[in-house]
Parts: sequence; structure tokens; C-alpha cells
Amino acid sequence: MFVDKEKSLLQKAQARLKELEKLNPLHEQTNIPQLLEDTGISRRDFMKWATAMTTALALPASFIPLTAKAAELADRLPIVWLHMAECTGCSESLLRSDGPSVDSLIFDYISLEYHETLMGASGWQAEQNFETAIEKHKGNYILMVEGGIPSGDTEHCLTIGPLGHSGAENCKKAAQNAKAIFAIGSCSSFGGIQAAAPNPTAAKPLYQIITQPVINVPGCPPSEKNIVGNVLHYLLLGTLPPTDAFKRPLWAYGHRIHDLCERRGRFDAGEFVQNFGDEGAEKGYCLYKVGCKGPYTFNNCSKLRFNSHTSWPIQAGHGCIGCSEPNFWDSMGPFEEPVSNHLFKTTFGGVGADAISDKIGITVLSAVAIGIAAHAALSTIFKDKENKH
Ligand code: FSX
Ligand code: SF4
Ligand code: F3S
Repeated sequence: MFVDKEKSLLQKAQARLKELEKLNPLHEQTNIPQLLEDTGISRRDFMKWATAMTTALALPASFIPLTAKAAELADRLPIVWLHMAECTGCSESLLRSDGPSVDSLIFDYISLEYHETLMGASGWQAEQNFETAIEKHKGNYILMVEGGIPSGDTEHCLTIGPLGHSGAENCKKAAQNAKAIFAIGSCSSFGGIQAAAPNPTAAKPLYQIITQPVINVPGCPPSEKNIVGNVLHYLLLGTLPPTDAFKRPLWAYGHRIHDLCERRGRFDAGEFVQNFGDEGAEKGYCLYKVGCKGPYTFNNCSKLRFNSHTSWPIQAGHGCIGCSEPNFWDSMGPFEEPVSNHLFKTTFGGVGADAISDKIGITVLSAVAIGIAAHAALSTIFKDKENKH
């Protein structure tokens, strides 16, 4: 049955790529294979990249040549990228590597149609480029939006270009004829820092501004692989990826940070950093007690990492701050204290979960699968202890 499923998926992708090949490339002067060659990225490195991407997308190995082909045909798929209220970290995540990566090259190449940070144009010319791109590629372009979107009485707080259109207006306009829509980063997915209390500009996530379906690619910022992977998935299969309850693609956000963490063995063994800079920190102990939110956060950072696969927050020595979760600025802080402390502090007279875990052993904490279940489980344990007194 699995073999049949794989075969039909493969055939679907092959047919899709054939169709894509018939479309006009965005640029006539050059193409992606040429660009890779000019940049010194060998075929071997490119195939390595295609292998890593296929694995990341949870596709079978038989897809590797197709992933490579899809990347080469990425110039059949124009991208319009809008910036709303944000720090541009999402674009930076993609573009700032020490050398051009396959991801950044492909992306640079296909998104030239309209990207407010990358394009050379400004003022009237930029406005014109926006209109031209969405008209020329009507019904064919992918829309990617970065940033939270001011709304209501404060919608004008984000006013763009000489015509003075609001961010919300531009999103609505660009969404009308987009083939697929991605909210890039936690700001566009869930509101992000702009929407953190007291949310002075009534910033909203993209899905609350437009009526079309949106795939969320959160993270502050998301990794370049999570951004490019979604484009590849769409290129390969012509469909949007399956998602979780928060519309996050399962291939990227299907597992908790805690379950994929290289320090998980330390957690299970009860070996914790107690303070930054202590001996435990030097030894790479678990960062839970200095605030790691990995048990509450769904993302694939440990697998794909950032900056051309160099590192990720926990590898660098700081806990996960839950940056791909809805409202993480309000719900996950303070970032250097365990969330469970807040959950239990008030309820149980100042006794945090970590005080409990010290007494009853951290193994109980892990055995009950910390995370959402931890609240209920620890409550029970705490009550049991109370009853015995
Ligand atoms: Fe910044 Fe993007 Fe955070 Fe937001 O990333 S990295 S504030 S998710 O919109 O630029
Ligand atoms: Fe890793 Fe954080 Fe889980 Fe510890 S609590 S194992 S550092 S994700
Ligand atoms: Fe964000 Fe946590 Fe990954 S803070 S980058 S989801 S490790």
C-alpha cells in the first residue's frame, strides 16, 4: 500500500513538473542551473542539497531527482513578497549566509518580481513594479507576506509608498489573484511582536486580514529551509502541504523542539544548567531550568538549523523561547524562567514546578510528557503530595 502511495505521488510530481516546464521562465538571459554553475556550486553539492531538502520535506528518497528538478524550475513560479510591520529578520534568515547558498540563490532569483527589501526600485517605480507584477502574473504567483498588519483605526500606521496605501490594502490586493499564500514568520502568522500587549497598532496576522487560505510559516525568524521548503513542496506537488491546527506545515512543525533536541538525554538524566555560565552550561546540560520552552514549541530547528545549517538557539547555549508558537511574546516570557513556574506559582503558593521536580525527581516530569500535559499531571502529583500531609 505504501509503495502504491509513493508511486502515485511520484507520478503526480512528474506530471506537475512537466507542466511547469512548459511555462515561460521568469528570465530569459539565464537559468538556475547556469546560476549555480556561475556561483561555483557543483552538481554534487546541489544534489546534496536536494537530498537534504527531500528528507526535510518527509518525502521518499525516490523524490531526490524531482526535488532537484523542481528547484531548477523554480523560475516558473513568480513570488511577490510584501513587508508589513516587522524587523526583516525573515528575509535576512534567508539571504544572510556567508556565501550564496542554494536556498538563497533560488530565492533571490525567483523573487525578483517584487520584494521590497531586495529590489532596486523605490518610490513611484516600486509602486509600479508591484502593480505590474500582480497584473502580469495574475493567478500564477505565490504571495509571501512578512510582518504583522496594523488594522482598524490604526491601519494607517503602516502606510506604504507614494500612493499611501495601507499594508492591509496591499495584502488584500495581492491576495486576490495569488495562486498560494504563505505568512512568513511569526508576525505574519500570529501577529508577533507588534501584536504583543498592548498591541498599540492593533496588529493582526495575515489570516485575519484576508479571506483566502493562508499557510503559516512561523518562527522569529523561520529558517531558510522552512521558507524554501514550502515553495519546493508547492512546485513539486502543486498543492499546499498538510498542516496542524495553527495552519503550520506538518513537515516542518510536526514535532516538538524537545523531542528533537540534542540535549534531551541531559533532560532525561536530570542534568540541568542552573545558571548561565555554570559548569552545567559548559557541559551542555539541559536548559529547561533557565527558561527553555522547547517542551511547548513545535519546530524543526535542531534538524535544519540556521545560517546555512551552522547552529540553532539551544546549540548556541540559550533555551528555545518558543518563537514559532502563537502569542509567544506574551505567553512564553520571561524567557529565562521556566513556563511551569508561572503556571504553578500562583496556584500553589509560590512553589514552582522546578521546586517540585527537585523533590520528586525530574524523571516524573519527563515520564508524564511535559508540555501541555505537564500542567494537569503536575497538579495531580502536587495534590497527591498534599493529601499525604
Ligand atoms: Fe522579524 Fe520577520 Fe521576527 Fe517578525 O521575522 S525575525 S520580527 S517573525 O516578521 O522580520
Ligand atoms: Fe532541549 Fe530545552 Fe528540552 Fe532541555 S528542555 S531537552 S534544552 S528542548
Ligand atoms: Fe525559535 Fe525555539 Fe527554534 S526560539 S528558532 S523555535 S529553537
